Amino acid sequence: MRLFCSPTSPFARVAHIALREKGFEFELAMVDPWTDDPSLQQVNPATRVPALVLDDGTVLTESLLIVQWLERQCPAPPLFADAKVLQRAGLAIAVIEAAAQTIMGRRTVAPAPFDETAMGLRRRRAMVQSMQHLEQAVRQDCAGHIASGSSLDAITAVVAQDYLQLRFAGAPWLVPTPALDAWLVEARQRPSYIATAPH
Ligand SMILES: N[C@@H](CCC(=O)N[C@@H](CS)C(=O)NCC(=O)O)C(=O)O
Repeated sequence: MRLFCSPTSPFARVAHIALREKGFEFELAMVDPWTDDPSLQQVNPATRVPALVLDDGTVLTESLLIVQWLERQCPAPPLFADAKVLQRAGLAIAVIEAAAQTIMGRRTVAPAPFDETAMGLRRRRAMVQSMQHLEQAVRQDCAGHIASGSSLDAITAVVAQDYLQLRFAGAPWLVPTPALDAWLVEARQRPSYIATAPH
């Protein structure tokens, strides 16, 4: 299999960590989706990462569809053992989506300050409030538990946190999340998280 990935894409990182956690063998094709890389365009007409080319040539796109296929192929360890995992993953994915849309918004209207437009502020509110809800959900449901590093909630939460740091480090609106940070300490030590850190 071959995973088309970029060094900074949070969506590609979710698929990349899940592939590693499931123990699949695959090659990495590092591309910049914004330069219309022909090899990416050939496999994914939307020219986006991630794209996963299976051994029979089938191409899977969309990070969460890739995750679903991986889960079907290899159910253990489970990426989503129960609905609470999906609830937390949903909050983290909302952060990833809002952050990525903010970065794309900057590209769309540059040099105007997208972040201060009604849409930019709406996306910022989504990042802030979803992180606050995730922090609260971890306090309620995971107190005293260590995150399972191969579970979708931990994968998406780490990807969301790291992407916020990559793109918005020092922003005054970033919220502290001490319970979430503590919950994720061990997951962050896993090779799949370390090897896929954005750079
Ligand atoms: N919904 C998609 C989003 C993928 C996506 O937006 N990837 C970005 C990189 S973070 C990309 O390749 N953008 C290029 C473009 O939109 O032209 C997923 O979950 O995989």
